[in-house]
Amino acid sequence: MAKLDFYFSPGACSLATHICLEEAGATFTPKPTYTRKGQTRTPEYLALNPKGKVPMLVIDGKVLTENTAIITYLNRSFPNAKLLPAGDALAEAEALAFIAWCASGIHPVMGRFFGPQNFCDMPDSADNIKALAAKATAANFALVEKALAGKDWVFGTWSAADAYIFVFYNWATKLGLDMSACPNYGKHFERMQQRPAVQRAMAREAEAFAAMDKAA
Ligand SMILES: N[C@@H](CCC(=O)N[C@@H](CS)C(=O)NCC(=O)O)C(=O)O
Repeated sequence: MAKLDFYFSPGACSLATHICLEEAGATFTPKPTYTRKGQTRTPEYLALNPKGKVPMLVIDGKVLTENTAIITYLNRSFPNAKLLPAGDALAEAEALAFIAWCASGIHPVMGRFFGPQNFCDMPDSADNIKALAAKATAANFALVEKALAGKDWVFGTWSAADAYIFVFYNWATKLGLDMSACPNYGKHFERMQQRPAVQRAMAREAEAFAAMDKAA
């Protein structure tokens, strides 16, 4: 079995990969790397991942980045975990399409809440940026809400798509967004927290968060 080093920042989008590692039952070394402390921007980290982002999975010394790619790798390496729907090329591609949309559609819009100054540096523009981000996020969440209608999980049975949308609901609660239009999504968030793999990932992230102040 390959040696896995998992670089993550507590609460960041790396939580999607973190949950998948736990769901897969993978043995890995957690490497907390705090975005808030600029630890993804150090020369050492950039030498591994010039994008300066988490998640990063180092597999027998080889660097893999991007949630979508890491999840695809984990799905192939731990087939029993069924991180993506198995045995049907189209079903697998549909799940990957959903996950790619999480990474390219939902995540960048929500990123505007956390760093409005990265999108526009005109004075007093932050509130407008956040208001537009709230509107676009609500439109994205309406699609997630529809995807969950009458189902426990996005693709019927649990998949990595569920791990990814869990990250965004978690952010929405931290940001205090109004989620009243998304009851299915709210129940999904509760259902996710009952999964032992999610509990293990969340506990490790809470532990890493608590240790953040002590980290260099
Ligand atoms: N498309 C990437 C997004 C990665 C990303 O934006 N990660 C953020 C945390 S949510 C990060 O590492 N930010 C640190 C920085 O930009 O310095 C993926 O899905 O893996």
